[in-house]
Amino acid sequence: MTATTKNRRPNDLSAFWMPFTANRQFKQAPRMLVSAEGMYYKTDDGRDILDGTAGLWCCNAGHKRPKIVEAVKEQMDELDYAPAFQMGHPKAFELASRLAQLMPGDLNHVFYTNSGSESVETALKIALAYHRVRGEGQRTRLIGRERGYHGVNFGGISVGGISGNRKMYGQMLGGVDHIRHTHDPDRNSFTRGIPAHGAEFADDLEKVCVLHDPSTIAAVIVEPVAGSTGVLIPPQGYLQRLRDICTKHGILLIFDEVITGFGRLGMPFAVDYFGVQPDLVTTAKGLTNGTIPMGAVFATDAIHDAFMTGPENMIELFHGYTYSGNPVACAAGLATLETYEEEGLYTKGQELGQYWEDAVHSLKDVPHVKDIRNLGLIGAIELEGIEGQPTKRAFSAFLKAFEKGVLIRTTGDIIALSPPLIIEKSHIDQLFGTLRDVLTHLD
Ligand code: PXG
Ligand code: PLP
Repeated sequence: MTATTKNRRPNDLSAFWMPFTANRQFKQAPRMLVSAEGMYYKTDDGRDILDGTAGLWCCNAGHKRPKIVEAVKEQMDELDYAPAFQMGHPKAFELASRLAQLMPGDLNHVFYTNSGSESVETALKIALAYHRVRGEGQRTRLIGRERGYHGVNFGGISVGGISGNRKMYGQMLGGVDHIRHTHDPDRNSFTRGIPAHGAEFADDLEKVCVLHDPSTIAAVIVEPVAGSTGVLIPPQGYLQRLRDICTKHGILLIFDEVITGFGRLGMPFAVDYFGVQPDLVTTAKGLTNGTIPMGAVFATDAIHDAFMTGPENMIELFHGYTYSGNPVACAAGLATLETYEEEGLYTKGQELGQYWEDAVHSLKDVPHVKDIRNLGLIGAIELEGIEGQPTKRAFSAFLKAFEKGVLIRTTGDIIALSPPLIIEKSHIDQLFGTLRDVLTHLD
């Protein structure tokens, strides 16, 4: 059957198999966004929706930012695409240098990808290859964490800790183990900022080292703040303890900063915020303000230089994507970094942090609220689930908030908030005013 004989309407909703979406439910009552500017989306029925989530944690500078729009248009006019392998173009080098300057420590080398998932695969592969080029090829194990989210590709779901993302997909990667997540509501509920208790969860890594022998372990990957599974904030001293154990045993530490990168915590990266230096950092999302798909993996001098041996005519790392360093993505990235810098967005989370924290925690007395967490410009409100119907209560809140002009994100029965960093106090008031109203009237 040809497309014409199928008599498709151009606005038929059936062809698009939507990602991480209840497709049938959505298509019965679609929620369509048709434009966006600053802090607001507009729907197809003409309503303004306050963006409480920066898209999916990616539009840190808000929407339709003139510099980024202009840079993308100009780049399309100048150089639309250049081969990524054995060829270069200036903006890819310029952006990499700027990124390396922004990232603290000696994480001075940038490998481009097109998404957070690809950044994770890239970092895991670099870790394995790094040990191999140094003659430690027996280090093949990768360690992740329960409730970790590292994208949806095979490496990422293997080290990831979300059963729903794993159970359908067979054996995944072999040789992967997990340490416990750090969420400990009994001791830490309603903590403002960093929880006091739980640094000892890092000692799970020592146990894993005893079980497998540390000489078999290539890398440990964690999100400094676990975003997708409901904003799990690392306890005081935890990340440093992980770092110390990795250093002691020659294991690489990978921070997955796909969400925490580019100002979300009130510093450019979680590396700055926690003052803990990993060996590899994965990023995406905020790198181009969500506009053009792009990710970047940062590697230390030591990792990069370990590959720069052998004959100079040989490819050092057999890895790369057709769109690694795509010119339009690079132009968007450069304009994004300029926008963040000019508007002081990397540190906006510090300036507004207290107001934000007070606003998030002001919901403590609202019905169904079980826990509240915050860090930088991230907030989470955990609800008591409806008996026998997990996720339903939070999803109802999502639908009601959308009706009332506010976009939130839910995971399980947790509401996760991560607004664009251009947010102002009046928007914070609108966001939490609406949420209070929604939660108060929820079943
Ligand atoms: N690592 C981390 C820490 C992430 O948060 C990825 C990797 C994968 O990135 P890509 O670009 O392949 O999606 C992510 C993505 C949510 C939500 O609502 C979070 C993500 C994506 C979509 C929704 O929490 N994180
Ligand atoms: N599949 C085929 C058949 C290809 O030729 C390529 C790239 O050349 C890929 C997959 C990978 O695509 P990408 O480089 O966009 O990840």
